[in-house]
Amino acid sequence: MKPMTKSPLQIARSAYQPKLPNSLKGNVVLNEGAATQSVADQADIKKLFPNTYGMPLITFQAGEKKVYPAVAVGVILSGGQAPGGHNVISGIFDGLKALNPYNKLYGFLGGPSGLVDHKYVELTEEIIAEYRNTGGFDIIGSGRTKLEEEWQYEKGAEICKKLGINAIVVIGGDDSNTNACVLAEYYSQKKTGIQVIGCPKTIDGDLKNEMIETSFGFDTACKVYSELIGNIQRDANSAKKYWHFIRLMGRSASHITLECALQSQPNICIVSEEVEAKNMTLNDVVEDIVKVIVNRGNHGLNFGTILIPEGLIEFIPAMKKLIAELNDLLAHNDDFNTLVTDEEKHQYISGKLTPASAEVFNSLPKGIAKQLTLDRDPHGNVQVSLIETEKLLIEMVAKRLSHLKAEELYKGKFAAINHFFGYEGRCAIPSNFDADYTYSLGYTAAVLISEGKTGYMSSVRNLTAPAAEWIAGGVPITMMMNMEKRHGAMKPVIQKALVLLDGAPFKFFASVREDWASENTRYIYPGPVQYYGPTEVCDQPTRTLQLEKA
Ligand code: FBP
Repeated sequence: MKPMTKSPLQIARSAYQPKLPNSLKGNVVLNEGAATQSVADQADIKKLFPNTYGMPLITFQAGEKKVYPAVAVGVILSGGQAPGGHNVISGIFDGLKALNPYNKLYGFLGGPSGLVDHKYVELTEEIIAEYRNTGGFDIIGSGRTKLEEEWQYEKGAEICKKLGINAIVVIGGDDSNTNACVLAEYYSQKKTGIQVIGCPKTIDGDLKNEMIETSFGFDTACKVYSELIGNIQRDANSAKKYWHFIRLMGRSASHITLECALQSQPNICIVSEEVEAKNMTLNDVVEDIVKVIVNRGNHGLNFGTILIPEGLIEFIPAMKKLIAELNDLLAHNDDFNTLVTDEEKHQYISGKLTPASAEVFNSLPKGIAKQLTLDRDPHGNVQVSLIETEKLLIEMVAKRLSHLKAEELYKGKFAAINHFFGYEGRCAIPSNFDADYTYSLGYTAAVLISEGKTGYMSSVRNLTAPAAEWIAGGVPITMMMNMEKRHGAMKPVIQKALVLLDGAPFKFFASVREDWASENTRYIYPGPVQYYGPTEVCDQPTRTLQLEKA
């Protein structure tokens, strides 16, 4: 047998033809709606974006054939990988070629820095063919360089001029699209003739609003994690001896954790936004978990699953305050680095914190407290994603249970296993939903560019309907902006969408969670993402979208 260069699924998927909305299947005409406003701080945003503020919403519909002049486009992948990125690029490519066969597409390499450092490749049919319907961002690579300074914009304009590029497509999350908006405004102001279009990407699902129903990648990533959670639940239900503490990616918002809970029905799912709203302490979170474990243990069920959002720590108000104090303290304190032992360091920090934060700091397991004083990003902030919250919770829960056992209030046995699911899902082969959605987003971007638009985000809506009925068009990025404090100064940014506690997905979860937590184990087993088969198995959008649109 010869070694394979591609798996059978890879080969089969390369032949998949993503579904497009009807409006994009033939000739497209634009409908322009009324002028728009930003979600908040209208006067400030209008002043900062005089050229791109207030533009109308755009929707497409089938229409007469039109001749477009040839254009060249540069595409950038920005930030964390998300399933479907390659299909956005295939969609742009096919859209451009359908509108004018002389159109060209370049890819900037390694993320936004490719634009600034003039690293690029021309994307041909041959290259694109290798990446259709695949996961990953490896076609051109991604990066987290921020495009926020004038010299970067100028370097970008320089390469665009050299290559004859008329438009840049930024495929990214809220921050990258904020930067795309600033770039669009800058290029308009300077009359460079370079258009900028954004595409909503992030597995975290926190780039969404009235016009952007979901970011791409969320669907596939959640399906992959939910499969794994389901498998663990089946194991737990078979062996009946472990509690599984599962932390899920999602830097800030808990959308991924909530969606995975809706798909798999674990015993416990923590939602950071609720923890913050209820002003809960870490001990409150532990106490809630302990109650469920005690009840199940006292019924002879010494197993279960607990989903924990990656961003939890930062949403616990007292921890947030402690982290802020630690950031300040360690940024301006060289004495700390001269200390040798962990104990000396712990005592030193504890003595410098406010009494409330010192109490929280001293209540943490020593290993976690140390972690909070060690890992810092280039801005001097604690890298909360590196904090193993699931291990912290296991340690605290075990301690509390041993006290209850001593008091004869807990009859069960507690053995726990920790997991972290993040990278396992970010580059998965896109689900049919993500493959279709991303291809449509890319195709839409090509139409917006050919129509001369700038400062728009590619938008495809009505996503719970069959793809043929999706509504494609563009949303002015300024419409999604408000003013927020960033690094001490007020900045225009796209509002991050956290889990809404009065939204349908959370409300549904809240109405059933007691039952899931009880001795009535209610696990469901989603199984792997299916690409071929009945539409109710292969083409379903997330439960979050279904509940939001019900
Ligand atoms: P984006 O917001 O750029 O899409 O990235 C999201 C994410 O996957 C988070 O869920 C996670 O916290 C973070 O990226 C991890 O970053 P890195 O890939 O740099 O480790």
